[in-house]
Amino acid sequence: MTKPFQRLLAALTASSLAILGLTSCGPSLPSATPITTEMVGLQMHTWSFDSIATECPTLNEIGYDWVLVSPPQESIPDSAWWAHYQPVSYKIDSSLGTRGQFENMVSVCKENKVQIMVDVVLNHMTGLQNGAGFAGTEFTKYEYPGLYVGEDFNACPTGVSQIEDYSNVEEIQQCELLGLADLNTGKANVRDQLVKFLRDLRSMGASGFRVDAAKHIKASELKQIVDQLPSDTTFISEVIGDTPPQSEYYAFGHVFSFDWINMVRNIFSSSGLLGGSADQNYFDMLSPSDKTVTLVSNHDTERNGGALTYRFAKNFNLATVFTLAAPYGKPMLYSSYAFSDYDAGPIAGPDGYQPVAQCVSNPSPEHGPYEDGDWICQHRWPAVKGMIAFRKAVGDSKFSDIWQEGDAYGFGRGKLGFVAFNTGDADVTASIKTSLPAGTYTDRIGGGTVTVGADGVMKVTIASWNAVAIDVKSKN
Ligand code: ARE
Ligand code: CA
Repeated sequence: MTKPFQRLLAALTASSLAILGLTSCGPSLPSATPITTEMVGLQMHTWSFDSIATECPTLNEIGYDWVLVSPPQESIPDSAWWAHYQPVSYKIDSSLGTRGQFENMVSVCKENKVQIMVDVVLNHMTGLQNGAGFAGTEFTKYEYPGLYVGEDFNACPTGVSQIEDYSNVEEIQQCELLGLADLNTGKANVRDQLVKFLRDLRSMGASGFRVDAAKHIKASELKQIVDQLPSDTTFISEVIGDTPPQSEYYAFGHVFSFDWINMVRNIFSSSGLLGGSADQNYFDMLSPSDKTVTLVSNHDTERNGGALTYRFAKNFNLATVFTLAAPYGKPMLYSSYAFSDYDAGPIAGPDGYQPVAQCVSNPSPEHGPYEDGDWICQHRWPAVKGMIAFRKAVGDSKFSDIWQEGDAYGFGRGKLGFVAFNTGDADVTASIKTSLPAGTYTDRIGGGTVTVGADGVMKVTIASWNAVAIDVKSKN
């Protein structure tokens, strides 16, 4: 064959594949928008698919760009929330809803400009010796019909039954996390099943994934899975600590910042700790901003004492305000239900499916006391709504005009916004130099009026454990 003829043939083959909508990996998938620092995400822990669909118009109004859904696949039938982290098959059917409800959620949210990210459990299957899943699939710990047999699981090389030594990467990646059957992602047939599952979710319109227990999967093996998904797919890996190094996972996406969870817990737990820590020098020591998803809490830290929670509502509220105000990372907020028992999941109906979630009336940090199972709806708290608008107004402008007075601390976002916090017990009245244009502004937090003079100075009173925020789009 002559060279030009070969080229022509190659071009024809490529274009006919494109016409058929086929690539080497199978049918083409709907496009997705990769996340940016100006976008705001929301983890809706164990919200059912119908509940999220119902909330999506409100999420759009507030300005949320993406939602993280709890693991949607068939799992062990248990009323504990953590049952969702023990997959039995990749059928979309669990107490969160059916495949039809999942598809409906994606399309309703898409109409409302909210993308769906899915929490996916790729590292393991269940910890039970045998049983039947929520949708009736029968399994044993190392056999899942049509998916995996015994040799598809890792045999722990260090001879322990589950991970004990969290400084040994081999043990972390090839032994059982909490006694959960550990998939051997070094095997192509195992990766093929996982790719099929992810592509299925993408084909239904999901935009990306939280990779549960990512540090327990070799980054090089995870990359081979990621490479089989379109490049516009978002990946956020759960990699806690430094072993293995988080940076190994940057190659194909983001990591959650557990450093951020710790930092905001520390600086918003007691008075006057903001100054000095909350600035660019500190941020420069953290993981790269465009690779990092910042958060105040997730479903684990909400339960293990590692983070501020709805129980410390004022602190949680200010930590969320700070996360949205800071020129760092891609924020993911958190919304959950009240509980007193670590294991308790949301209450399901008699058919096993959860009814549609109803937020408590007028969700705010002042609401309470809560009853177990109440949907707290932190995502609707007034300051959170205001600060999402602030974040979009200030874009990627840098830190400026850092100000501190006693237990109060504030910073500007160049000429576009200013935020000030008071973590002291007394109200603070101050004149603060900003780079904002003169005029009157509406405070994004409390709704009051704030005046900035011709010299850029704003005069404000910041109540104890509260904040004030203004930006060019809140200018009257
Ligand atoms: C349940 C029972 C267990 C039982 C197991 C198997 O609670 O007693 O042994 O089932 O039968 C969630 C729950 C678990 C639950 C599991 C499965 O939290 O309680 O186990 O679902 O149903 C490490 C991992 C990290 C992981 C945390 C929990 O690195 O990936 O542990 N987080 C994710 C999810 C969890 C989920 C799983 C993984 C499993 O977010 O919700 O578990 O899918 C140091 C280490 C970290 C370690 C951390 C633990 O910081 O560096 O690596 O995190 O401590 O706090
Ligand atoms: Ca593993």
